[in-house]
Amino acid sequence: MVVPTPAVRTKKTRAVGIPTIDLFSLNRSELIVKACEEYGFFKVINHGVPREIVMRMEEEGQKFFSRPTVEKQKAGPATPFGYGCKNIGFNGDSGELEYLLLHTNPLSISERSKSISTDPAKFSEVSLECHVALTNAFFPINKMPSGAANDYIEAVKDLACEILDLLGEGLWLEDKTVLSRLLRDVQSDSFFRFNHYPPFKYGKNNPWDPHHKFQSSALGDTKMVGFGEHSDPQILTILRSNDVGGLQVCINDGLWIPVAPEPSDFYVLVGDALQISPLKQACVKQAFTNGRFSSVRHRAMANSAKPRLSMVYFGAPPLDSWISPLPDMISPLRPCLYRPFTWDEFKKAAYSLRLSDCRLDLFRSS
Ligand code: GA4
Repeated sequence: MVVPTPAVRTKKTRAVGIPTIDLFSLNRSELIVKACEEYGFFKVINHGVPREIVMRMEEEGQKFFSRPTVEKQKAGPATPFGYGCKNIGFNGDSGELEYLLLHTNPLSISERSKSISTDPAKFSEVSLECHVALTNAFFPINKMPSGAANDYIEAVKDLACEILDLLGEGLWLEDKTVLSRLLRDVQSDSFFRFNHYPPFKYGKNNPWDPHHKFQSSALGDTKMVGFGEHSDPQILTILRSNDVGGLQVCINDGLWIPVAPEPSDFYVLVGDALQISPLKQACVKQAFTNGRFSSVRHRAMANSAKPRLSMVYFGAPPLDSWISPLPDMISPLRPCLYRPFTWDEFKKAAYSLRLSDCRLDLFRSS
C-alpha cells in the first residue's frame, strides 16, 4: 500500500507525495521498484527494526555529542572516518554540523589499510586500532549496555538487504539476492554516519552562529545548509532521524521537497551505485538498472530551534566489486550508459570531487 505523505504543490501544480511503503503489504516489491524509478526515495513502515535498538543508539549519540569538544576531538579528525566538525570530505565542503563517521566493517579496514594507506592525504583510511579507539570513544565499554552501535548497524543492514531482495523480486531478477549479498559480504565497504545539527541560535558566543553563511534555497526563503546537496555514492542508504525536520530531497527539475521527520520509520535513498547496479565479476546473470533508477539528490537544512540527529547507514559493495549494467538491462532502445568500473575506482573519484558534483558522469560510456 502506498500512502503519500502530505502533498507539496510543485510549480506545475502537480501534487507530489513521498511514497510510503508498508513492508507488510502484498505488493511491496512492485511498489519499491516504482518508488525507486519515480523518486529514488521512499519511507518504509512496518520495517521490523526494534524500537529499543533505535532508541538506544540515539541515546548513545546524544551522549557523545553532548561531550566537551576536546573529548570529541580525540576521535577526530575525520579522514574520512572519525569525528568531524563542519568539514565534509577533503575538498573544502563544509556544513553546519558535527558528525561521527564509522566503517561498519573494521576487519575490512585493517586489510585495506595494509594496501592503500600509503597516501593518507589522498584517500585516508583508519587502522583497525583507530577504529576500535573511535568506537570506544563513541561508546565507552564500561558504559555501553551491549553494543548499541553493532545492534543498530546489524538491524539496518538486514533492513537494507530485505529491501534489496524485494527490489530483485520486483525487477524479476534471476538471482534476487545479488545486491544484498554485496552488503552482507565480510568485505563490504558500508559506512555508518551519526550527524548532529546543533540548534539554530544567534549570539556572539555561539560557535554555531551562522550569520555569515546564509544561502538562498530553491523555495525562495533563506535557510542555513547543514549538509549540502549531493547524492550518496553507495548502493542504498537507510536514514533515520529524531523528531526534528531538515532533510530535503530534490524530486524533479530542481524542486526541493521537505521531508517530515518520522522517528519511528526509516527513509531509503537510492545511491549512485544502484543507478548502475553493481555486481561481482564472477556473477553473470544478475540484473542491473542501467539508469532505470536514479540516485536521489538530497540535503539537510539546519535552522531548527532543536538539535537534529540523524543516523545513516550507507550500504556498499566490497572495494573490488565491479559495477556495470548487465545484459538484462541493456537493449537497442536502452544502450549501456556506463563503462564498467570497480567500487574502489568510483569511490576514489567521489572523494576527489566536491560534494555536489555529479560523479557518475565521469563513468558514462562514450
Ligand atoms: C556522501 C555520503 C556519505 O555521507 C559519505 C560522504 C563523504 C564524506 O563525508 O566524507 C563525501 C560524500 C559522501 C560524497 C563526495 C565526497 C565524499 C564527502 C565528499 C565531498 C561518507 C560518502 O561515502 O560520500
